[in-house]
Amino acid sequence: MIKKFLDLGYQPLANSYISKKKLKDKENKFKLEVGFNSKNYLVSILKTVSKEKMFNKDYPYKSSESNTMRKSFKDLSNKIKKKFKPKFIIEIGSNDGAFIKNFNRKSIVGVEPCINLAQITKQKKYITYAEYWNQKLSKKITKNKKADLIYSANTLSHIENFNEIFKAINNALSEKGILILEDPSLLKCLQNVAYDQFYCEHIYVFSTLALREILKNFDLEIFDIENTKTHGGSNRYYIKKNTNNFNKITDRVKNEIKKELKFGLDKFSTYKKFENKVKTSKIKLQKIFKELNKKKLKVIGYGATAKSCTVLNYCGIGNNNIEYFFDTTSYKINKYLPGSKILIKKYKKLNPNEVDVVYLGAWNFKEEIFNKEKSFIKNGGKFITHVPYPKII
Ligand code: DWN
Repeated sequence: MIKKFLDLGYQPLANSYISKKKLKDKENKFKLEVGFNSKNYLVSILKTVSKEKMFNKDYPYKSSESNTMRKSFKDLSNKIKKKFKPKFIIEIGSNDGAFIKNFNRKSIVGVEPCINLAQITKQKKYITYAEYWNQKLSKKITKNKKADLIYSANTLSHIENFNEIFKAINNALSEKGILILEDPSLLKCLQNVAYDQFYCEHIYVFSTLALREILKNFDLEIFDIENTKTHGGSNRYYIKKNTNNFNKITDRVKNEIKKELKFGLDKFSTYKKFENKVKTSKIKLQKIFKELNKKKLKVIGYGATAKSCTVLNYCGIGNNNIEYFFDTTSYKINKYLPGSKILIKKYKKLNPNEVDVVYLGAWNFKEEIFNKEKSFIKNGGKFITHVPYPKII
């Protein structure tokens, strides 16, 4: 039923940055292959890694690290308050609190299994359950009152067991309650040839078509949808229980499905075309690095993302091609990117006298980064991006 369309080779765990002490240790690698399920249109990686190996006490990614994400969560919070006036909200995957901090402490709880992140919101006095979301936890949280809103951004794509998640959501949500899910869009991923959306943590990249099919199994349905710019193009799905006739299904849902069908997200052949584009992208990116290195230009990376792990390891780009990466996340600094073993340094404003070309690992924040590095660009500094195709800009 699931047919493979893409082989991204053996990959290390994308967020397991290596300390200097462990640089010579053998890394755990797994085969990263992606497949399409023609029955429910779901695109998923074929081999998964246990959640405990990925989401534990050392999770490096913090949502609050960029202005773009802080603003996106703030804008959505304002919208939710105005439109739905929720009295009790649950956030699944609350990370470092970029969303929940916009709400009154009494009206929201966070669920975050990465203990280091849960600690951050606990310290800010937000009730946070440092546990994986499941039916047992859902019952515990909603023992006295059901949630009228459940929000989860960039989390559903990380959880393998839909049965457990959605049963837990169904239990926690009041009859008229709203579920808002936000995840990278498969349509955008294919249009951008952003194959780096696939790595160990991203078990799924959803289309509306696939999510609609999955939700049917749990008597849930999408009643509205927004395309957002975050993470290279995401969809924000507004979902309700089937029995709730209060929220009418908007034309935006129909239009999104139409768009996806027009692109061919229901056909295996579309994914095979994508595979060819990924192969071409790899060759072009390798060529760019080869030429830059031949010219002895100083090349560094910007944003040591989980996504970079897929690109660097798939394309065989290493510390002979990129001298080091800049990143603002304190946890990543002085560590090395998994697989490619490129050093990550503390971010410093780009200086064209020190650096010639910068590989944009965090291409999804291009606007924010280009704004920050205006003077580098004005003075002749260049960037490499692989999205939508490898080029120097
Ligand atoms: O789903 C996931 C997303 C939401 O976050 C996770 N599985 C893991 C993570 O993926 P990622 O690492 O690809 O996410 P980002 O948001 O693209 O990471 C951006 C990185 O770039 C961070 O390490 C922060 C850094 N950064 C920087 O150094 N300077 C970001 C900006 C905007 C900057 O100006």
